[in-house]
Amino acid sequence: MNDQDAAAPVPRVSVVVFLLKGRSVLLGRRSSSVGNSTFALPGGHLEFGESFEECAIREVKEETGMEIAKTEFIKVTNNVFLDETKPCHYVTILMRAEPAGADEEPKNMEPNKCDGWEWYEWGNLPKPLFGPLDKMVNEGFKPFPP
Ligand code: IPR
Ligand code: MG
Repeated sequence: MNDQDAAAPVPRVSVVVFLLKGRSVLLGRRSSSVGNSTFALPGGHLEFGESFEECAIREVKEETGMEIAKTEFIKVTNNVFLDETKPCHYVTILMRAEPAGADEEPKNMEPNKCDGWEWYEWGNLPKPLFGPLDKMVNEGFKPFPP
């Protein structure tokens, strides 16, 4: 491998979580170079050695302070962001989960990255949604268990 290969951009892996409360989902408006000002799911980068479930639990805790339960894999998507300030490529693992207890409520633990977390009814989602999420919604995707 030469120096140029070492510097070449590579796809990264992210895990995001449909945190569900009845027919509502938790979303926060991003403050980020990717998808800035769009409403997105909690989640982030998979760390070395982590399972998808471990990453989902850690990211939700870091970003919202919440404990989650019934964490399960839904699907995987391939997202290329060439038009962003920082072009990037993510293979994104979509999980679903629910709050671990009735008293779990989101707090904005990373105000530098998110404007705040709110529950939104699936039939009345805010706009603009983060691009990959918007695409899935428009294609009729639903995150709820059968
Ligand atoms: P972090 O790890 O900062 O929570 O990452 P993120 O929320 O920016 O997610 C990265 C993957 C996105 C851009 C698909
Ligand atoms: Mg994140």
